[in-house]
Amino acid sequence: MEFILSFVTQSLVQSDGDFWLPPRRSTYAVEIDWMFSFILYLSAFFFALIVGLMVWFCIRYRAREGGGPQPSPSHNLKLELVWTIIPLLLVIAIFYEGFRGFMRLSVPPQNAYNINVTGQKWKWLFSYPNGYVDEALHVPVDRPVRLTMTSEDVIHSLYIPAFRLKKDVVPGRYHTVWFNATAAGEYDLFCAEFCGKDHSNMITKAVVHPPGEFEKWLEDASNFLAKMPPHEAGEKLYKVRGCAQCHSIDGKANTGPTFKGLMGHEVALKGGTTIVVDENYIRESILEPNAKVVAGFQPVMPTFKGRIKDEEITAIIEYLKTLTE
Ligand code: HEC
Ligand SMILES: [Cu+2]
Repeated sequence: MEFILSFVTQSLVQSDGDFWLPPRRSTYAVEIDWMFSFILYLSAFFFALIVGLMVWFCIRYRAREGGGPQPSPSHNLKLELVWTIIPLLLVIAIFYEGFRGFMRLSVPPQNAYNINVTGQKWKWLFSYPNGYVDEALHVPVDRPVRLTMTSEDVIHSLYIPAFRLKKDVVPGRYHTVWFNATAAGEYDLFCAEFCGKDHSNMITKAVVHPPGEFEKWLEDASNFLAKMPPHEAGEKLYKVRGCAQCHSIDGKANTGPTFKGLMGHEVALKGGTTIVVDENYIRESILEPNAKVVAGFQPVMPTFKGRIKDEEITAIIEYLKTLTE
């Protein structure tokens, strides 16, 4: 059994997808597809058998002209044993394979590469071992990867169809999953748990890098402050540092004021004074959010003191300037 399965696994690991299923790009995808198809065709078979017999019996034993009530037969032990034992064996087999598969998916290999995942309304953040955070999932090919996942707010669910991977992401606890991608490329990554208004925006990519390229990508991406124009780096920081959760860029107030048109704008502060927004005010707002609180808002912004570098603040300021033009 083990041998046959591993043979099938080896020869069918990859597929480019067909009418029923998306491409197959992880080592365990074939087992999942096999189990899925088995249950699907088994259900189709029994559906046809049961409905077919029902229709046939309806016609064959219909009420006829002159026919009166018939004595009903008692029961048929042989028939009852057959229709009890066969389905029982089938569901035991499904449970057995399903449980083994579940255990295989739940226990990551020891040497798996760990990536931390945060789900939040409404995006994914992937945090790599060196501290770099990205909005897409990047992984090396042919290497087990473990995702340690949690949520900042409501229940989300990480779903990568090509890897046959789906797992809920729940606030206040960690869920882990793992996979081993079998081919370089870009695959869709969704949220599969309806989590609110912009649920459908929680879509990004799982990028599988060819051998040796992942490390290069990570080093390059981690250096984005040095490599990108400051306003672009600032936009990235706005997204990955959580500012976007409280500050919109479309003019609508959220937990915090919008960033649209903020630079150079006159802001009313709690206590009745006003201030014209410049670089120093923004810097202060990030490092000492409670020094000057905007009128009409709660002082709930966390301080970024000690958690953000000067170059990062500069980049954010450059980005905010672009929102005023
Ligand atoms: C938990 C929500 C939250 C997060 C996260 C957050 N802020 Fe704020 N922010 C607020 C609130 C609320 C205010 C208004 C009250 C105040 O001034 O403290 C504010 C005020 C500001 C202001 C002043 C705005 C104005 O209209 O005068 C700036 C600038 C600012 N935040 C920048 C940032 C940056 C940059 C980040 C990310 C590095 C960030 N904030 C992250 C909630 C947040
Ligand atoms: Cu979601």
